[in-house]
Amino acid sequence: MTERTLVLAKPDAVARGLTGEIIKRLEARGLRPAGLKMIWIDEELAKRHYSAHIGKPFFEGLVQYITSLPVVAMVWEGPSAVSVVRNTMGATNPAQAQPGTIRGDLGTDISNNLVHGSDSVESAEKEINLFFNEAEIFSWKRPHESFITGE
Ligand code: IDP
Ligand code: MG
Repeated sequence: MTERTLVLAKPDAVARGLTGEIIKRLEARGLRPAGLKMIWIDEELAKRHYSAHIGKPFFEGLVQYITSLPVVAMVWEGPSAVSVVRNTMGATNPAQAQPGTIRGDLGTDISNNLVHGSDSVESAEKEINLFFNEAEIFSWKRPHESFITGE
């Protein structure tokens, strides 16, 4: 099933020059970028995006982190895009993430875990709407798409 998902290259990834590495891995996986922009998240957007975590001990630090520098916000599209991105990202805590994943290869600290990916099709739809308007998302296909998607 073709899905769309929201990905953020978080402030630490942007600061460390790892945005391209994240994009490279998602492109190599066969997903298509459908939208991409740099955005400096403000406190209001941070709280909306992370509303599920309000009240948790790390929430204030999380808002501070995600608003500390610009992020690169992306919509990625493809077969099972939500779970494919999550598997490519690795576990939330980079110290426990498998080698071969973005977090498992590039980090060790749970507070600086490089990348966000929506955790379900429902949250992907909500999160994409938070970050992008329709005119900023493009439907397109590569000429050789069937080698990747089988469709
Ligand atoms: P996810 O990003 O893998 O979906 P969530 O549990 O949804 O992980 O948490 C959202 C974000 O909150 C994480 O990516 C990380 O930036 C931060 N976070 C989660 N748990 C902790 C923690 O225990 N300490 C510090 N930051 C955390
Ligand atoms: Mg999450």
